[in-house]
Amino acid sequence: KIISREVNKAGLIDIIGAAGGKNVHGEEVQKLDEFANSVIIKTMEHGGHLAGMASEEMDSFIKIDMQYPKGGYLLLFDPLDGSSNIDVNVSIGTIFSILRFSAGRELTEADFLRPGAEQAASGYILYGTSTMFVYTTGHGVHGFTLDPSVGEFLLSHENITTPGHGKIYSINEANTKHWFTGTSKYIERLKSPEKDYCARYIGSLVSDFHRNLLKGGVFLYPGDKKSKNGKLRLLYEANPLAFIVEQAGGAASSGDKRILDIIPQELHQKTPLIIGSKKNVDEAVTLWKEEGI
Ligand code: AHM
Ligand code: MG
Repeated sequence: KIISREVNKAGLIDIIGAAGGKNVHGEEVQKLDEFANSVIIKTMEHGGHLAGMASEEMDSFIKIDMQYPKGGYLLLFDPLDGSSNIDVNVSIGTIFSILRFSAGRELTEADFLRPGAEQAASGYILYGTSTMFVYTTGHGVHGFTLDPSVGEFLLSHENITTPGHGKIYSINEANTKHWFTGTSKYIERLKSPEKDYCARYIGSLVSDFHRNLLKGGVFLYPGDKKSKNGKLRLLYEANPLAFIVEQAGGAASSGDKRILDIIPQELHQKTPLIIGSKKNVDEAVTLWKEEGI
């Protein structure tokens, strides 16, 4: 709710003070993604549920401070995804993943490097035309919409399921020049005259994902000749959304593997991502495997 409030007045930043500068009260104004990062840490560190946290915004994980009670979970998050859209009033989001941790022993980085299939819960908050909270604990996907008049998230989308096949594809086509043959052939196929696809790309993963989840389709951030593992992070972006999409009846793959089966090697590891309606993902992966990435 605090992040949502700040995102909603992001356009006022020039009035109250530019990021990195001072506001009218002479206080330092933080960039919104740094602000979101510290809000999440500050609100989650003292609740007694967590043993540690890892964020896309921080180099290494943090342990819950000695002064607070510790719990049996780890929180991994991308505090504000879609950062290039922050300044231009386009939907952005927060993505999170929760792992179990056996309390009573020293926390190490290896405890965060668990395959996505072991997530206890995951979800995202979308700061869109309204603010929505979507999560799963492995028993379906549920969505809540923030009613600003009462300050509560109200259950608005119970048991979200994604269509088995959709007509939307989402990919950054400016990267065509870097694509491997499998990606190029797949996108060409979608554009052939007998097909009836529609391209939609916001550039905020949460927003692109959420639209495709509800309407059906596929989002791709593949590996390419320039960047063989693509751009998106396994632990903070791909795993949580893969858990959600599978719970909604969809699929998520790196091209080679089911996303949730990947064993992470490092905290900030990147992965190619093909995610969305099951038939669309299967078709892309089949071509990908035939043609090579
Ligand atoms: P970020 O976490 O720094 O915001 O980067 C991730 C974002 C995703 O939200 C989005 O899908 C992708 O970057 C867009 O990348 P590109 O501009 O290369 O298409
Ligand atoms: Mg991100």
